[in-house]
Amino acid sequence: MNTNIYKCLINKNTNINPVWFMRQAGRYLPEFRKIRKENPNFIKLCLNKNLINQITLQPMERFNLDAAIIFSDILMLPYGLGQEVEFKKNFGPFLGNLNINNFLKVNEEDFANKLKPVYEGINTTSKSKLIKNKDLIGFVGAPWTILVYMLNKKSPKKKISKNLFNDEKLINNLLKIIEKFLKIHIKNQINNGASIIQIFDSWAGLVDEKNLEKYVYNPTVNLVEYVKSFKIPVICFPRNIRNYKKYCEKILPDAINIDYEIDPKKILKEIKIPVQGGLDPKILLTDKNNIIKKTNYYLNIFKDHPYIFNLGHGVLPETDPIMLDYLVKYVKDFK
Ligand code: 1CP
Repeated sequence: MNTNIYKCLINKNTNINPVWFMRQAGRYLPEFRKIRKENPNFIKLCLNKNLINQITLQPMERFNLDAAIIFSDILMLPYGLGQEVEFKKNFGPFLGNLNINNFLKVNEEDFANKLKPVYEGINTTSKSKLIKNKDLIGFVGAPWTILVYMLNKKSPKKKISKNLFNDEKLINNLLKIIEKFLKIHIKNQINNGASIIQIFDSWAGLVDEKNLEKYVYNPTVNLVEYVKSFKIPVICFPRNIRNYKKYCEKILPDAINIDYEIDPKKILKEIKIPVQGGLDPKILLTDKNNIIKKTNYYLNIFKDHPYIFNLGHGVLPETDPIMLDYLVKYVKDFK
């Protein structure tokens, strides 16, 4: 592979700034909203191989991005295990009751069959000429973040039960099951053409310092090593983790995605591996001058460091696609 992102991640090239965006296929695009309107059941949409392909490629038709990220969701994992997952309008995910005995009955074949359209969608997309010499990013949620959704049954942003993490035995058993099936999910994405894996730990910031080893570092390091065994790069995004340096030392990913709250100067000083992201997605809701100013800030800090341009979280639904196009062109022309 000789893509811009591989040049950055593997050859540590600092002359190019590859660019892609988290949630680049999503509600800010009218062509996505149209499909979404016709497909009110989000899980069903994530299981439609033709629409997976179409939606994944929508931003590639519009912008000069260096990677497509497969249109799917981290919650396809609990779905594949047999926990009900629903997305309610203006509320977000809503999960059904958790029954660990049922999960124990699920084998690799059952799981892969349930998610078969996801893998078929990846396979077709990987052959598209729109991503020729570019990357196709597969992804999973980190075990901790998946656990949070499975136990809390909704976004912790909405509400989080205090005694959620009391039953340590249940947590340990669940983490083992989640890890096993995340590996299967990763393997199937890679075997069908994903050239990079990103691990989203969106709720890493909820874990106390004393529990990081148990709930974040140990389960994640196993996945990172697993991805590396395929000779595929792995990018980690432990959103709002307080200590990115320690995380990188423990996990050893190929790149670290930073959130928009962390000071990029501190990251540059402390972190040796390639860095991705950082810009606050809200900046895209302002004006072009401000976008240039804030983009220059990141690009200048990381000018001699391998850096993939991205945001500090997903593209917001209110974003004007024209602004995103402007940003991509600006990053591509930056010298
Ligand atoms: O139309 C809609 O209402 C659906 C919105 C939507 C979309 C476009 C959801 C529901 N998921 C997705 C796709 C998605 N999810 C992608 C596609 C690829 C791309 O980036 O373009 C990816 C990578 C995800 C990953 C994901 N899902 C994460 C990790 C990243 C993050 O945002 O922190 C998480 C936490 C989820 C759960 C989820 N799915 C959808 C929502 C609204 C949420 C977040 C709920 C919450 O705030 O807890």
